[in-house]
Amino acid sequence: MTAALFIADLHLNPADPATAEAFAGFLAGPARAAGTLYILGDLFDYWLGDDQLDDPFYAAQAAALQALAAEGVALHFMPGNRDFLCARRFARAAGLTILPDPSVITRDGQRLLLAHGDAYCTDDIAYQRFRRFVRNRFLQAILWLALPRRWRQQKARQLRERSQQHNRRKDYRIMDVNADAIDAALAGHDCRILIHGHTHRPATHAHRHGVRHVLPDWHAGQGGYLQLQDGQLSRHDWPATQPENPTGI
Ligand code: LP5
Ligand code: MN
Repeated sequence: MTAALFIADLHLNPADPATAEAFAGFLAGPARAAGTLYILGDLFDYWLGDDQLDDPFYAAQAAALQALAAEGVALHFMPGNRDFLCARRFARAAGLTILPDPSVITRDGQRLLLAHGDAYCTDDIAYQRFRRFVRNRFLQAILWLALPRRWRQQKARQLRERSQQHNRRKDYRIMDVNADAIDAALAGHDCRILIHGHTHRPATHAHRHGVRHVLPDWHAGQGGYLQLQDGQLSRHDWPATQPENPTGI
């Protein structure tokens, strides 16, 4: 079976051209060589709605994904807490399928649970309340998507600032996933492996019900991915450190 790659938290935006360049190199290199790519949320720094494709920077990202899909790579995207408004127009433009959060996939006879990760940060009560509010489809339609993009852009910037202020005051542990939430998810989906992003704390953790692999975030031109080939998971830096020295998990 061909390889599947997993990435998350690229936070692509025009103010970080080095990361956009690293992503372009990743698509042309490892992703092209693999058969399948899973993007587990926060591909973009924020997503105001699919009319964000009218911005040439974001249209170019979608076109790069579309080009890869045209070469036969299966692309799957699970929205994160920054880009949960990515919808059908984006999926069509990028040639990908949108996965619900969480999702179970089966590869090489193994069941893997995939998630962005924010839903498991259950100790962060303020965030979970905010999450329930902004994920409400009806509220999205009337309070957000119906409004001009400029206004949404301004509001999104304010929300980001507010989020950063909140995060500076929050305990580091509160912003990590809750171990009971992880065990409940693994047991509830009958999986022994969970892959997620969001926390920007790349590591592999043993839980009572299985193993949890946290993806790295990408910034200033540096990122990484997990590769699943023949049932084996390995971590890779991107751009690759020379010579490439993958860490077996
Ligand atoms: O993103 P990050 O890593 O900084 O922090 C997250 C949590 N914050 C967020 C907010 C995003 O950063 C903002 C993204 C903008 C998206 C644009 C679309 C908006 C569409 C709205 C549709 C109706 O996700 C942060 C977590 C952290 O991860 C770690 O898990 O702690 O959570 C917060 O900071 C939330 C605060 O704790 C509570 C914020 C209260 C703000 C209330 C305003 C409600 C009005 C909403 C309005 C439209
Ligand atoms: Mn996130």
